[in-house]
Amino acid sequence: MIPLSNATLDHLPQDVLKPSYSRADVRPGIAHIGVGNFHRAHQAHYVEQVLALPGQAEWGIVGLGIRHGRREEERREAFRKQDSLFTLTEFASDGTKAIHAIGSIVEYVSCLDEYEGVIHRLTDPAIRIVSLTITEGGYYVDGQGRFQLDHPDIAEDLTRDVPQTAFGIVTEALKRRRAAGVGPFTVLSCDNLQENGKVARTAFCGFADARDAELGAWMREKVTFPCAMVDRIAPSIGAADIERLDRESGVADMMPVYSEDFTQWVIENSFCAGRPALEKVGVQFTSDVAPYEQVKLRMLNAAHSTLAYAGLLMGYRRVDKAIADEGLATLVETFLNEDVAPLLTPPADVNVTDYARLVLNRFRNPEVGDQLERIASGGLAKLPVFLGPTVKQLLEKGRDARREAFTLACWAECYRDVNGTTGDIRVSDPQVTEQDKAALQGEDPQAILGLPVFAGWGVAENATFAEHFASFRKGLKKSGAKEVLAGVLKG
Ligand code: CS2
Repeated sequence: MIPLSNATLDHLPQDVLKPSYSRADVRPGIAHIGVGNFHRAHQAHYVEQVLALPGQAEWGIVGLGIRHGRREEERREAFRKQDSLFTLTEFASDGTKAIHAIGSIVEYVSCLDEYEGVIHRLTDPAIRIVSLTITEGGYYVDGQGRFQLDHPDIAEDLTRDVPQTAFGIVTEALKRRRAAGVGPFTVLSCDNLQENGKVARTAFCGFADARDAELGAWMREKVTFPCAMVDRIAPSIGAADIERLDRESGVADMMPVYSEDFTQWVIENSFCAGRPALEKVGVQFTSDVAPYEQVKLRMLNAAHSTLAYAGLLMGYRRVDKAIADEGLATLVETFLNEDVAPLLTPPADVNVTDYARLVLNRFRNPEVGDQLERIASGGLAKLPVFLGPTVKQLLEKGRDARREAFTLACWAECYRDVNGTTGDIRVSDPQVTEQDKAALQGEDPQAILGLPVFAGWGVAENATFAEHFASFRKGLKKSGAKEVLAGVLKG
């Protein structure tokens, strides 16, 4: 197997698609925080295609690592050794695949070297977009849309001379740019949140206000925060995946990623300092992303959650295996077509029936084999975005929300041992509090429905929903998910 670096690019196996542009000519114009699998399978792949177009060499990516830990150490080492190159394998449902050696990330700056270096990199006038994948729960914006200034992570960062959170790093860089007369950059959220640009604005400007009111006002005026809908299934990567991907590519890559062949990115066209010609490589630009986000979050992501919690309890671990279960497939299909679809206001070019069919087909892709535990993790940040609006609307309209009560019961059951290391089901959630744990381990269903995660859903107050939830929770313990599901589907 051939190791991956600039020097070996020309010698990689023939079927590995290589950068068709000169990497030496590329300069970073985008800085990305959160260079995980999703970013590398999605945005980095779009930018790879842009760099192949004439006149786009100023839009390379510099990856920024802002978290300490073993993962960051490994990533820094892989980026160093491989000249920031990595492979992406795209698997189509029919078994065909495309392997790319991606060169669009041209530099990597890690906080392990020092946070000052990360901030300094962002003061470079050539950086005109700072994009982010910091997870749904990473914005510190509460259910009422307020930035949580009193959260310990944020409060501590506000006292630091050299900040360490995304908010501190970006606002410090903007402060320096402003003082030096360098213009602002666009802050582009790529996380699965409804109106993610607005959430990002609340968070970053909220942090800036607390440090320096003038800076906050300047940011509100000058910095743009476009909303964006991002979509591509990119599973977690373990040691066995690295081995398999490398065997298949013939490249000894320390950090390969893989994904489905489907990809979508819809962005609000609001960039204060220019942008790459992404429209030429399939990215949709529009003035209103909200309807696209709504369809994606409430259909694809919510279907994922629905499948994951019930699927895990039924003994499945992979998405393609779970969706092959007749009961689970019916649950997801009915949930999408009968519960969610009638509540949506989709964009003119989206047919929700076709969308639902596509979601199911994407889940069936056997080569992707996405992990239910990945999807089930982080539920406290995901459920209010993916499922909350649907449940709230169903209850307001007096409609049947049995399937959603079942999913919440399955969630609660999977989360009995959340963040545990011994259980059968390994789900993690950084946001779980002692209050959450106590309710999840207890036997009072009302205590669970009254948790902060469900604030505003109306679930605790709705007698029918609460009854369903209580009876499903009991049933899951007594007779198991398969049997309870059969009852849910019968109606
Ligand atoms: C998943 C997403 O984490 C989840 O809950 O639903 O990561 C999903 O795979 C992506 O949003 C697909 O675009």
